[in-house]
Amino acid sequence: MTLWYEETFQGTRLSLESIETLYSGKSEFQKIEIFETKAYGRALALDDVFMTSVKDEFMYHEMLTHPAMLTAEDPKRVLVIGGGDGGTVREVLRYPGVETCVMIEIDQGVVEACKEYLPMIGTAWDEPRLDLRFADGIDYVKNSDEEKYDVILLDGTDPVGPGEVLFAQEFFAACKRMMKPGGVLAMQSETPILMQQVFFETQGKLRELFAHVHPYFGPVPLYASGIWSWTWASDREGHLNLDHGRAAPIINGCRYYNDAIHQAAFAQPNYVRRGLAKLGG
Ligand code: SPD
Repeated sequence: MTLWYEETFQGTRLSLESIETLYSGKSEFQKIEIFETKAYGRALALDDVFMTSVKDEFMYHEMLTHPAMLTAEDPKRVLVIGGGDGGTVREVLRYPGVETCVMIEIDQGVVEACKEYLPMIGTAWDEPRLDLRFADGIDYVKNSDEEKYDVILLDGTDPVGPGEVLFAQEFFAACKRMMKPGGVLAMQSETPILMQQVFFETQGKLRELFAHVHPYFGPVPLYASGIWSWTWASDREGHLNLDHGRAAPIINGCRYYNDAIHQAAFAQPNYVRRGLAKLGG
């Protein structure tokens, strides 16, 4: 019998033919499932929403990580909030100049399941520069008195239900509090098609806090609508100014990201230009 694993998201349905369920559990926070799919290889779903797959994860994780890392000035301290599959910290820890990467993930259950069943995504769990903590990212950025960060990467779930707080102005302001002057923040900012309102509201919220805010775009075939956005924000200009010396070895090891993709990803389709123009500023 053919098994289909189905995600319903914003009035759409995406079904993946599933060969085998490898893990199915419920943590204090959410339902966690990892299964082997015919089209995308192993895939992780949280509360019935696809989070990542072996076949396309590189597009998402490279695009979340490298535009910020390669435009920040020699980042040494990096904070990742969320990202329980380990793909984002894997990309961050490819930079020899990074001294510490603090990862704050609320759900230990996700990390444990991913360590066991998705080790091909999270390949940096044993890196000594990784400081993995199971805690609430919002509490952390609001209350931490630790040294500030050069780069902050937000790798959260969709802003639906419990994930909504990760798109709140209060949360972004607290993230900014934890950034060094001139630091860079990058976040996953949703599908600009199916979550268009959230996408533009997010741009507006970030513009109130940062002098320079630039959305960028790329494909993530697993995610509803297929087109994804991330957003770069900083008080310092320079979203297109790659540090080419640092970029070369990183790009060499990437499967999606490169310098041409970097420039192209920040090009704004007309509907985005018009929507941003309405925000003013
Ligand atoms: N609709 C799915 C959005 C998921 C964004 N985060 C994915 C986490 C991958 N590390």
